[in-house]
This record gives sequence, C-alpha cells and structure tokens, in this order.
Amino acid sequence: MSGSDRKTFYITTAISYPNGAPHIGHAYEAIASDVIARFKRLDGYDVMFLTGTDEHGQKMQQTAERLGKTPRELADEMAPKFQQMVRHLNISNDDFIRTTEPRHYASVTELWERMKHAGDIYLGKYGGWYSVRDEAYFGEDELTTQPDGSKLAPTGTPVEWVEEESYFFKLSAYQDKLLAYYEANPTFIQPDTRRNEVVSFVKAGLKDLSISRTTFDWGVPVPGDPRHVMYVWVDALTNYITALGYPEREAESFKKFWPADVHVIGKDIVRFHTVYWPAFLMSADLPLPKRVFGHGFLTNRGEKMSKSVGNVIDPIAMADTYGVDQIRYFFCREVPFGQDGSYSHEALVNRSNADLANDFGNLAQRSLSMIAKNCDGVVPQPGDLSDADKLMLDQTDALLGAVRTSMERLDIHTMLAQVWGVIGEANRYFAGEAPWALKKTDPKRMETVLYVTAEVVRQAAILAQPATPSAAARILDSLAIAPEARDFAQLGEAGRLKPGTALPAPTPAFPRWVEEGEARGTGK
Ligand code: ME8
Repeated sequence: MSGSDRKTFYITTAISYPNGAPHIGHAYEAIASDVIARFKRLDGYDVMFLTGTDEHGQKMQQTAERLGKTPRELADEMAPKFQQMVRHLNISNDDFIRTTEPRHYASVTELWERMKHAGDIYLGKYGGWYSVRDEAYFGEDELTTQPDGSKLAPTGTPVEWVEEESYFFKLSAYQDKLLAYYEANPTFIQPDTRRNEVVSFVKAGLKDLSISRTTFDWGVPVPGDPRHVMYVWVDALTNYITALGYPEREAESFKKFWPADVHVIGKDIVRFHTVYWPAFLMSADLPLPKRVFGHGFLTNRGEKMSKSVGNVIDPIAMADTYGVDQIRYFFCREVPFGQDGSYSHEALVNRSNADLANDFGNLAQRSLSMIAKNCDGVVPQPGDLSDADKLMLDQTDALLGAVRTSMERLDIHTMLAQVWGVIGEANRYFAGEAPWALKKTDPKRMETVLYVTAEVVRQAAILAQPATPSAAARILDSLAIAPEARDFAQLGEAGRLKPGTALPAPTPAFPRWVEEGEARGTGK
C-alpha cells in the first residue's frame, strides 16, 4: 500500500501505429492529454498517464514488407521516434507501452482466456470487406462504390473482400448491456455528438466480431491455436490494463488506477473504445472505463493529413520553429476540445504573440522589472487595498473554482480562456493604475499596485503550468516560488506572495515571434 488516500486519476492516449513517423495529430493528442494530466497532478491527484505504440497488425506487416524489413525491425526503428516526440514536447507520461513487450502478451492472452471462459469466443468463418488502413471490417451498407467498381469504407479508405476461418467474439450478446451502461453513465462517451453516434450504432444491432486472423502472422498468437493471431484491436485496447500490471489483478497499480478515468482518443476510433472495449471488459468481468473522450481532427489549413497520404507535418520541427510551450498553448487554446481544428503559421504566430508574449510575458516582465528597479528587488509591502485592487485579487482567487469546473468537462480551451481572461484584466488594471507614474507621485501606492500585479502573475503562472510548463516555471522562478509551492493548493490567499522576499532578476518568459524582415524590438 502506498499509504496515501489521495484521489487517483488514470488517463491514457490512444497508442499510435508506428508505421511512419509521428505526425501533428499524434502530438495534439499527447499535448491535450498532458495538459489534463498536469492539471490533475497540480490539483492534488495521484495521476497515472499512459501513452505508447500499437505495433502489431496487417498495416505494420504490409508497411514493413514494402520497406523490405520485418515488422519487428520497423517497430524497433519507429517506436523510439514516438518516445522522442513525447520527450521533446515535454509530455509528462508515467509509462510508454509497446504492444510487442512480453508484459503485454501475458495480459492479452489472459484477457482472451477470460472471454473464452465466459463462453463469448467461438470458431467460425468470416467473409467481409476489410480496410487495412483502418484495420477494420465494414458492412456492405456502409461502403461507397467508386466509378471503377472498387469500394471505399466510410472513412474513405479502400476495402477488399477477405474470407478466413476466424474466432468470433459474441458482441451481439452485449447490445443491451452496453445500452444500459451508456444510459446509466451519461458522460461515458464525450462529446455528446460522439455519444449519439455510438448509441445509434449499437441500437441498430450488433453483429459478432471477428477477432482473429490467419492471413498474416504479425500479432499475439491465439492461446491453444497459434495458426491464428489476435485481431489487432483486441491486442491494442488491452494495453490500458497491461500498463497497470494486468494480468496480475492484485497488482498495486491495477487496484489503484483501474478503471481508467479517461481514454483520450481521436473521433475515428470512438467505436472501438466505446463498443468493443467495454464489451470485452464485461465479458472478462473487469470494470469499465469511466469516460472516453473523442477529440477532433487537426488539419493543415483545412486539408486532412495522414501517414498513408503522406502530407504529414513533423511535430518536432514545428516545436523547434515556434517553441514547445507555444505550440502546446496554441493547440489547446485555439481548438475547442472535441472539435476539429486547423492550424497555420499566421494563427500560431498571432496566438503566441498576442496571448503569450504580449499579454502574459510583458505583464510579468514589466511588473517584475519595476520591482527589481524600484523596490530593491524584493516583493513590496502592499498598503491599504483599493476597490480596484480587491476586485483584481478576487477575480484571480476565483479562478480555481472556475477552471476546475471547465476541466471536469475536459473543456481545456475554456480553462485557458479563463486564465487568460484574468491576465487580460490584469493588463487593464496595470495600465489603468500606471505604477510608472505613481513612482513620482505616490511611491507607496506604486508598491501596492506592483504587489497586486505580481500576485496575479503568480497565480496565473501556477495555472499556466499545465499548458506552458517551461515558461510558467521561468515566471515562478522569477517570483522566487519554491518548487513545492507551485500546486493548486497555493492558489488564492493560501500562497500569497510574502512581502520582503528577495527576487532574482526577471528573465523574459515568452519570446515574441518576429517575421523575417520585421524589425526586432518593436513589440508593444
Ligand atoms: O488509431 N488529428 O493509431 P493512429 C488529430 N493504433 N488526431 C489524429 C489525427 C489528426 N489529423 N490523425 C490521427 C490508431 N489522430 C490505433 C489506436 S488505441 C488502443 C489504438 C489520432 O496512429 C487518432 O484519432 O492511427 C488516434 O487517437 C491517434 O491519433 C493515433 O492514431
């Protein structure tokens, strides 16, 4: 036992197919999940945050064949690129799972055995339209026929007719149980549009699911029948419990963190997570995840990108160009979580310059350099507070309640809008109070205004840590806030700046993007 009764929070991303280098969609999902994970940690939760790679299946095998490699060689070459991306983007994951690891084989094998023991697996014959790109079968009625007679899945990917002996999972037996679970847990599938799609899909009737393949061998062998490998989705979904020590059901982290609080995934794979996965878990008599959140897709100026199409943007290069905190903030602030979004150089630069460099960076830099110059570099002692001071502090102290409510709904962009709303107020307050003029007319009042501003900067920086961890840390360093005094328990009056604290020379937190040819140093 850890001996701690802190509340726990288990969050996962989808695990990525490493059949190509990571793209910006992978980065987006990791970043958004990281903001949630960091937020919860700062709010006192014991957090487990998992990401990883989904290395089996026909898609991996086909790509490897094309490149003249074995699938394992391809996976061993590509998985480190995903690990590198995660590190580069300052993602705070606690584990990185690869489905080719022995711990995962043990876990999937056990899940299969339990589903079989429950009487939910039988051997049959399967014929169906299969999309290798989606690693999924589609019904005849879901397909569209091209002028040349070929057929496309609803996702726009080509399908082929495949017939094979296959093990089936009795998904049809779970239709009513799934509908009852959705009904009893209205926030299980989010956002609501995704929930409605899934409910209609299940209500329309569930067919049993083919869960093994004999036409290729890159996968986890079916126990007792190694001619078959497991369908990659049975294998992939199980990663979420493998990382907690399953199949050892008494494993400390399994007991502590399962069921997951949220699986963060893209909208294209909601069905797998909200129909198949809970049915497998019910069959194996394991608790179901509390929530599945299907985020939107990112497009480059409106154009869909994918590894198979080849128009991918390298997220590491993007972070090197604009800054890690800058792209983290941009994606989370610009795109309402759950909706599709697009990005462009102009939008990125506008957000970064307006919100980060100007609003937050300048406010911190101007107030702290005034303290350095005019208050002997120590936090000034405030005098009596005016109504404007009190209002400013009250708005700031009220932030925690507001952002918690937003994050309950995983409304990341609203959380950031709330924090930056108060930063905007602080800019107006600072401009209105004009401490540089008070320096001559009323130095005591100047000290009060600088104190109040620095206190707002402190709380805003604490709340900015989930999205912009490095820059927020630089601001908190400039305020001499100890590492252990940076969590949400320190928000509001509890952590008020202490007058007399010596401050180091402030360093700019957010550089301003300057276009080539534009004169430097002309920022407002
Ligand atoms: O689906 N914008 O892997 P994957 C936003 N291995 N998100 C995007 C995106 C985009 N343009 N493109 C992809 C898989 N994603 C499976 C998951 S989980 C048990 C197995 C998201 O590499 C996508 O929706 O194709 C998914 O959540 C994640 O990136 C990995 O996609």
